[in-house]
Amino acid sequence: MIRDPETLNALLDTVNRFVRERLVPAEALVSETDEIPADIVREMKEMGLFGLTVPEEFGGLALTMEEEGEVMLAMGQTSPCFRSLFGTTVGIGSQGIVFDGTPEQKAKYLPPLATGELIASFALTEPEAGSDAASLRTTAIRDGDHYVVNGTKRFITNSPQAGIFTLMARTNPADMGAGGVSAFIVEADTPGITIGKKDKKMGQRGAHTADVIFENCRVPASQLIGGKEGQGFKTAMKVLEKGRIHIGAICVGVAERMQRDALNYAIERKQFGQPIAEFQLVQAMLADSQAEIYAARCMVLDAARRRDLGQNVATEASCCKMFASEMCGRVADRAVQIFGGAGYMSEYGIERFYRDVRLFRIYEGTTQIQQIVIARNLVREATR
Ligand code: COS
Repeated sequence: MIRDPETLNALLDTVNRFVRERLVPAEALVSETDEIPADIVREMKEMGLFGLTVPEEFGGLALTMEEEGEVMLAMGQTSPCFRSLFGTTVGIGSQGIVFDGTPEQKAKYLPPLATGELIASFALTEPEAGSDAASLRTTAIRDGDHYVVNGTKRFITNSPQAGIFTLMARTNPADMGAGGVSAFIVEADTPGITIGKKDKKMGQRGAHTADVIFENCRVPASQLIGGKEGQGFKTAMKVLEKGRIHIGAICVGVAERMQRDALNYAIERKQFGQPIAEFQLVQAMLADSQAEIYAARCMVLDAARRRDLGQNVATEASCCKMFASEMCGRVADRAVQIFGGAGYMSEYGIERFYRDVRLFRIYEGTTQIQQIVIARNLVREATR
């Protein structure tokens, strides 16, 4: 749902210009240094990018899902690491508070999240609990008016920069399933938290992940999201479900960028006396990519609109994440192929995108998990 086309278009114009003039020229530097320059981070904060999904009463832009999708399509036109910097704050790191937080939790944390003064990370994955998220082992045991947290969270995006973690931990060790899990807002400077060293990754340099280790970390009971134990897994699932549409939109944006780069290259590059764009085998690759990008774009915007209308989009959100991320991988592969030998060389940039987008098929729920969610929902619906 687009509330006011004029306001949204003004925001999209600003984002498009920022991407074109500030982010695209910085791509190679960020990849080399593994750091996003501080002035770019400051500009992102000033533009309100950290507050896209925070309700207006707390200083955010309160974008609808369709509006958020449009902004992510625009942000996708550059290296995905830039989106990642505010992605956990507008997405999986903050939405648990927006959906299920108490009025006090919202009032305390959402305003500084909206300005980017506070960065949020989502701490669910563990060394032994990835796709099987409900099997997590980190414990939060009640002790007076605190919970004592012990455990290790793995691959936590933005943990080196985070001011708060949305932490999923087991408050009831007698229940080893989803019902024993609770969600907390944990301030990163709480004694007992150590951030591991930055992971060395295949791509997305500039976006940082690391372990977060909790050792007898005493978290005030007031930090339990919604004030209710046993609800944490559901909070996590709701957050991830929305995130799947958001990631789908980013996949479409990045695929569009790679397709544009491949098309431009194919027009400029001559072989056998003519631009390779005039060869039908190259055209076939461009056409396949274009049709798939279009299909994924339609899916993402349709799922977003349905969600805005209040429909249950659990199946559609997983379809978006699965199709758009797989599509993005195929588009990346074809783009490298169209670049030929140059596609393998870092100075042309397309190999960096190829490595960057590999993550989309894995994080925030692998393709295989999306398949399981989709199929389970179908069977459940059909046998109800
Ligand atoms: N919205 C609200 N509630 C949901 C939900 C959703 N989208 N999906 C599941 N739930 C609820 C279920 O209704 C169930 O509650 P009840 O017991 O009250 O019915 C509870 O959560 C447990 O659900 P389920 O039984 O489906 O849990 P499973 O352990 O079988 O796991 C999958 C389900 C595999 C889908 C889940 O573990 C998952 O999404 N894994 C991937 C995790 C992931 O994306 N990790 C990425 C890293 S974090 S960025």
